[in-house]
Amino acid sequence: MATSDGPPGGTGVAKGTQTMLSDPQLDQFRQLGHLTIPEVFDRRTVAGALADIDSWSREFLEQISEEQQRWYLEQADTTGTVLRKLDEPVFHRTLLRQMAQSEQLVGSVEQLIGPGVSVFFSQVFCKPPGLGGPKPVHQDNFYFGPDDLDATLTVWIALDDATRENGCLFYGNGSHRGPVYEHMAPPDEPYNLQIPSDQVDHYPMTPAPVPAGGISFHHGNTWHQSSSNTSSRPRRAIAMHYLRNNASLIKPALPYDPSVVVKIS
Ligand SMILES: O=C(O)CCC(=O)C(=O)O
Repeated sequence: MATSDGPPGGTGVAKGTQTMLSDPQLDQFRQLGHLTIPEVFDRRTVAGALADIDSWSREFLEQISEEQQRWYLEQADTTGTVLRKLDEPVFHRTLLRQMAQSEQLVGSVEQLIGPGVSVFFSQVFCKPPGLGGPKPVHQDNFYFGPDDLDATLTVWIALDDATRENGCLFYGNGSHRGPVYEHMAPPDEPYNLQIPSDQVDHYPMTPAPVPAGGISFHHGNTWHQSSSNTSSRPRRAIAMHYLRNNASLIKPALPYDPSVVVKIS
């Protein structure tokens, strides 16, 4: 994975937008297990993030190994825009780390999971037009295995308008109050852990469109999925996975590298 930084630049929070969460917003998160805030990062920050991801993608594709192609590409083709994802943007990229550290965002994260937090894992999802495949129903806490199920939070930042057509997230409302279910992975995709298909009807899945620059927060237990991108527009997003500092990942289903943890507060 390339580790060089992108262009310098500050982050900007959308002008006049209140990003610390109100009591009704906190109640909504407690009821549903997710919360969408439409205007958080301004256009300049989103454009800077996209430009940085673009140059990082090109560097990554130039040196991608055969083994990585299987997981990181939508198909085994290193040309064009078929990159599926990039890992650890908060660790590797200055601008994206600044977004994770923005005062208003961190304030909201601490309102949801408590004070003193780190980003222990982060991902860029590219979902290219026409090629971006679905992400099946899963719970992040099955992947992460924390000792406190309320100590993890995913901050999903839309870099394009995320709609039903280009593959926005869908959530199972209230599923964060249930247990962490057993997940299975297809034999040829050991990282693609998911709730078995005979159980996915347990919660109806509700779409959560997010405009570019907005955020969708979700609890680590909340069932979620995304569909294929059937549109002609990309659906790029960054998922930042926060953990309260006094909690630990005691039973992770995949290996999370402790050397890339970024302490935020
Ligand atoms: O962006 C997606 O399609 C999947 C995101 C996801 O599963 C997550 O952020 O936990």
